Amino acid sequence: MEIIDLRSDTVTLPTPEMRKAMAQAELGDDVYSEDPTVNRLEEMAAQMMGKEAAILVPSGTMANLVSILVHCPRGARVIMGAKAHSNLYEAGGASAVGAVVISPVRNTPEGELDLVELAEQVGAPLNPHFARPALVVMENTHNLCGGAAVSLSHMAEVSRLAHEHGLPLHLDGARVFNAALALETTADQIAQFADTAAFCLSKGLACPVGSLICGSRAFVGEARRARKVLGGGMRQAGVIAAAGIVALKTMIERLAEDHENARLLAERLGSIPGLVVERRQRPTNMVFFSVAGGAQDASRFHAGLKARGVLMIPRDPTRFRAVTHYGITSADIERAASAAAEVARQALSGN
Ligand code: TLP
Repeated sequence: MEIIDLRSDTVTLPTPEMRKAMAQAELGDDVYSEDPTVNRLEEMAAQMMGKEAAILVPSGTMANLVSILVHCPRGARVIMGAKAHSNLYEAGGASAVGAVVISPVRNTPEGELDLVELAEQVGAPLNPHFARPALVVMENTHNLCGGAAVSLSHMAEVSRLAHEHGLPLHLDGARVFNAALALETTADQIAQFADTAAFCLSKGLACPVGSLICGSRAFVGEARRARKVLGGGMRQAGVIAAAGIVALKTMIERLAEDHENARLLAERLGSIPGLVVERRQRPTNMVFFSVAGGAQDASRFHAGLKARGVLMIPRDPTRFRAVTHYGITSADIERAASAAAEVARQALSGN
């Protein structure tokens, strides 16, 4: 049985062109900044994000952690959305390694930060009782908020509030090119509001590994030290970077296909009794939906889908996420939706 894996866009495999580029990459020792392929990728990334410099790190998690380490002294406070990936899905690294305190701010369903709460957080009086704020973090697209692209006007507002209080803004732009597509703009237009911006090669862009942090030359210099501290200094990393260069040249426009497939999936799932699909103003490559009934129904639904070769991820007991990506066709979407309809008929009580 052919598996339709909609758990994440992280499951994508490299394209044939990437594999060829990886095999033929010109290499050197990147800890000495002597890998020409890494250097080329970093230059491309910086240019695309409108920043002075960039640094390649192994993962999005490390990109965010390195950024937090460089922006924040120990004991500082980082302000971010309660549903931010860095708050919930990065194994507490910011606190465990960076010794920072996270102040969560309410996220709206569209992935925005509640501006009243944010203003309170950034404007809190400096008082020896409180950890000193050092950074604001935003996410775009916002994963747990349904993959929503966050508007430029909201980003501008968050940036203004942060900067007004002397705080830098870091953008977790793991899927920034999806955001750019949904907002009909370019990644640098999104990143312009942030002092530092990270994005991933290993999601919709289909590379096997790698994320880039982009910022000022001074920031990236410090990030090289923080990356080394975390054991992320890689040697002949051009093998990875070569795939990244192919991705930045060939895989960005293709994301439109993923958005269209996600739209189709949302439409199909939305017509199935017992499933409630979440709608976003600016959707991208994710579909979140809930299964009516309780956790048991949801777990039967999940198992039934799996038995039919369709993989999705539960985000809480009754809420699921499906992500479209390279390798998933509209025919796969139709098949997944038919399987979901069949399973919903059988597995959900009351249908
Ligand atoms: N997200 C993964 C899981 O960790 C949930 C996924 O399948 O979506 N920022 C954002 C917004 C992310 O969605 C992710 C990965 C990361 C950072 C971390 O990237 P990696 O997995 O490369 O460490």
